[in-house]
Order: sequence, then structure tokens, then C-alpha cells
Amino acid sequence: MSTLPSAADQDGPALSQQSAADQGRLPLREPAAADLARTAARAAGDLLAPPAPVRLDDVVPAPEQVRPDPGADYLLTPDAVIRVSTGPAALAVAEQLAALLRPATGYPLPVTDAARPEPAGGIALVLVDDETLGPEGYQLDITPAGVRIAAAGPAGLLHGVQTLRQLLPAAIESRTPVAERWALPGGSITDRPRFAYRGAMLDVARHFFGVEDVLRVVDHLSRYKLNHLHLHLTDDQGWRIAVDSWPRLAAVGGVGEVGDGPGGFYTKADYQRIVAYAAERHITVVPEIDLPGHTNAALVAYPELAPAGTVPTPYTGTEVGFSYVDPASERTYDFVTDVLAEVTAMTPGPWLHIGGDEAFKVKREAYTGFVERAQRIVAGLGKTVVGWHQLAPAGHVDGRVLQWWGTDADDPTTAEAARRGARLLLSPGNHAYLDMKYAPDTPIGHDWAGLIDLRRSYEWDPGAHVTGVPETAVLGVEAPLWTESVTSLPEVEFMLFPRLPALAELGWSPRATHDWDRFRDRLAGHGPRWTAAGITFHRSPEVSWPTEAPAEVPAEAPTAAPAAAPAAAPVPAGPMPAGPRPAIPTQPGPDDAPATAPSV
Ligand code: TNX
Repeated sequence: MSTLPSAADQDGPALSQQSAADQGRLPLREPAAADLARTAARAAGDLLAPPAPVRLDDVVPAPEQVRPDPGADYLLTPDAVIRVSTGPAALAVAEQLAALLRPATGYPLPVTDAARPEPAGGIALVLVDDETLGPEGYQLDITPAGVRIAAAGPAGLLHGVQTLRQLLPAAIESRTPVAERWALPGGSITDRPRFAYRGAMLDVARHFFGVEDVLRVVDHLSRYKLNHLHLHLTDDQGWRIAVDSWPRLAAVGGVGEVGDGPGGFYTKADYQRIVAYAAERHITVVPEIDLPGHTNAALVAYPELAPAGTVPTPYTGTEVGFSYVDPASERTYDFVTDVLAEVTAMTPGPWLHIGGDEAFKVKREAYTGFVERAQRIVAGLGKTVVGWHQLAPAGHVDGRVLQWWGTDADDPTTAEAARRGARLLLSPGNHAYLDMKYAPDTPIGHDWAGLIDLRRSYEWDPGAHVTGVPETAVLGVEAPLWTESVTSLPEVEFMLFPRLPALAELGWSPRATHDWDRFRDRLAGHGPRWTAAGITFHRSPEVSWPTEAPAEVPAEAPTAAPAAAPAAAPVPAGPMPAGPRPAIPTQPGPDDAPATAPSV
């Protein structure tokens, strides 16, 4: 809490009095009684004020270092200003901060890049030349006089902003003004990530999700300092990205999805909108074109790519492993080259994901030959190849990344690929798969990799998970959400929350901070935030959610059973049985969000 403001902190009358005194003259006028009363009332209010409701060490993911100073809370007031020290990059983050804080506070929060070396008061965002913070680290200082976020780059500033957002009362998530005391806990945080790659995957092929839904998922990633969005753009049930040189892929292959929905696809403009929106949040989009299996939709569009003697038909079921492009045909490599070149041209990030999973019907040698050629095509396009860990036996190419989705962390082939230089992206099916059910009665999701409650999603160590793979070979973590049974944004959120923050903490926080009991305590305060933001979440019984948060309301009727399998029967290797499903409990959607947030 602040002490009495010094003369220099005060406005109008006090300043003129001070300068008059400096000049050895009598003040021009005595401070008005009302001014004195206001100053006294403010000081008394500060002294009597309750401490900030959120503790400095309640942040998720846990920061590297937290130094609380309980006597140094900061109160955000209606006249606060957001100042930046340098340049357009910091200014953009300052605008993002203002946009996050304006709706609930109702404060104008003007953003200014007034060139003052160390701006006083309000919130200052400062770019500094400090290599120790790295590209994503930040330093946050909260004192009664103001808040300062310093970072070496805009990504670090934005991470600092997300921390600041979590330190304000939960009602900050409301989209309409709330009468609240906007206090921030005093102290300092120094923070930077453990792993460079922290992401989530959204399968837009099994069920299609429109651009707005994807942007909202991007917001969720940003909230928890994730920096990659992997889009699973193609699969048996749908091809979701426009490709000019093979136009039927989207026009024909984009029709339909699991069940009887219409499907859809992203135009190039749609995709670029997602990429740009993510980039503004320092999130890199990783596009996946799944090859050589999971290609039924492409084969329906272009039967010439199918192995001789097969007649592909649209597929709306949930089996896997039955389709593949013909690895023996040169036409297949024209297709792969053209598609990957067009995807490369609209993807600024360094990665191209070529899938490689569950190509059960392709013989081992043909598979390896195909993957090695596809890897070379990706390298030729100047991108770094990513693939599911089934790529491991194929020859090494520079920088390649294998996405581990196994459930028994003992895989000599993957360990050997890591020894040859591959980096690992960890998505263990039994910890990181967001399409697994939380519990036997979770109304949607699978259980082939086991049930994944919050504790299971938290209790593993990415740096020591796969036998024989050292932490130095681990690029990071990713939580995939497959959508065979996930049909809407509330259902996406229900599977993401609260497990996505657990994964985010594994990717960001130093291992020394790992502590299940502290984690679930810290996370509990996020329930009211999600409620205020209109985010649907699973009220995991492992967390003592504050009682004020509204209970889950059943909101969905069971959907129809997915359509039957096509005549050319797929291999029944799918992990998920098709069939009707029960209702999922959801919270009010964005439009029904409460106007004011419940207090924590
Ligand atoms: C396995 S994990 C798959 C997906 C399914 C998922 C369902 C992986 C690389 N392949 O095709 O959607 O299981 O959990």
C-alpha cells in the first residue's frame, strides 16, 4: 500500500507551490481545502485498503522467480496511462494490454509512447537490452508508484502482460464494466520459459471449426504463454485448406465431416487471417498435411492418387488407417510438392508437419521411402519438417522434429532417431491428449490412451519422459485435441480447460516449481476467470474451485450417430467407437457470459 504521495506526485496546486518555494517566493495560492481533503482521503484509503486479492505467486504457469512485497500493492486508477519506451513493437503490445483491461475497468487507459526514459505511474512497457531474459522472458515490477514490464522483445512483453492480467481480480475478464478495486499485488517476477516450443493442436479435419473459433483458441493459448498452434488440416473425413493447383482438394474433399455435418475449408485468406492473428500474439502456426495415410478426402477429390484398384468414397466415420496416397506413383510426389509449396507460401513460421501416423496399409520400405522423399521436399522449400514419431526410422534431415504420441515411453527407434539429431516434441497420448476423457463419465472423448484427469495431465516431466532421450533433445510440448467426438467451441473448451494450463506449465515453468498441490491451488482461482470470460470448462473434482462460480449446466442434446463406414471397409483399427453420445455439461457460451463476474 502506498505511503503519502510526495509533492512531485501531486498535480496542479501542489506543483505550483513547490516551484514557488524553489524560487524563494510565497506560493501563488494556498492549496484549496478540497485538494487537501482529497489527498488525505486517498492516503487514508490506501492505508486502510485490503490487500490485492490475487497473490503474486498464484500465476499459471509458475514463473521462474517470484519476490512478493506485500506492502507494495498497486492500485490501477481511472486516470492510469499505459506508456511504452520504444518503437512500434512495444506499442502494439501496449494496445493489446489496453484492449484486455478496458472492458472490465471501463477506464480509458490511453497508450502513449511519450519519450520518457523511465515513465512514472501507470503501467510502463519497456524493451531492454537484456540477454538473460531471452526472446520470451520478462521482468515485472509492481510498486505503489506503478507497474513496469521489461523484456528483450515483444513476445516477452506480451507474456508479462498475461501475467499482469492474472494478477488482477478475476472480474477483469468481464466484457462489461465492473465496480471493482483493481489492485495488483506488490513485488517482482523474473520469468522465462523452460522449453522453446509450447503448443496445442486442433484437429479441424474430423470436425471443421470456423475462423472465429480458431481465433478464440489462439486467445486461450496466449493466456497461458503457449507459442505454437498446430492445425491438423487434412484427414480422411475432410481436406480443410484451399490449394489453387489442386482445387478439388478443398472444393470436393472439404465437404463433410464425422457425422452428418457440412464440413468446410479455409480459403487462403481465412488461413492467413489465422496466421496473422496468431502472429500478433507471438504464436506460430504449424500446418499439418497428413501423409501418406489419413488421405481419404484427398483421394475422393483426386482418385488418380489412390493405389490401383481402389475407389475412394467420402468417409464420415471414425476409423483410422485405411487410406493412403500411392507411394509408387510419381503423380503422388507432384501432389505433395505442389501442396506443400502452396502451404509454405502462406506460412511464415519455420515448420511444416507432414503427419506420417497410422499408414497401416503401406509396407515398411515403401513408407520409409515416401517419408524420406517428403522430408527432402520440405527441406527444399526451406522449412523444417515435423512429423509424428512414426517418422523415426526414416533417414535424418537437418533439424527434423518427431512428435511423440506414444503411451509407453520406451521406444528405442525414437531414442535412436534423437541420437541421430532429431528433436522431440512431446505429446504422450496418456498425458497430453486432450481428446481423452477426464473420467469414465466424461460425455465426450476417447479412452484408448487411458483416462486423463488434471493430475495425470500435470504429473510427468517432458525433460525425462522418453527413455534414452535427454532433455537437450526435447524441443518442447504440445497438447493435441482430436475432434472425432468434439463438435463445437464449448466442447473444445471443455476438453482444453483445465488441462491446457497444466501442459502449459510443464512447457514453461522450471522443474523446481513443479508441485501438484500448489498447482491445483493456483489453478482454482482461474475458474472464476474462465466463467467471467464465458469459457466452458470441466470442473475437475481435483480442484477446490471457488464456490461462487456457477455450476455446470447441461446444455447439449445428444447428437446423431456418425454415418456408417463406406463400402470399401476401412481397417477397424480406430481407437474410438462411433455411436451416439450423452450430453456434455457446458457453461454459458460467449454470448451468454455474465455481465459482471462473480467475486473470488
Ligand atoms: C490417433 S495420434 C491418431 C488420430 C486420432 C487419435 C484419436 C495420431 C498421430 N493419430 O488419427 O484422431 O488417435 O485419439
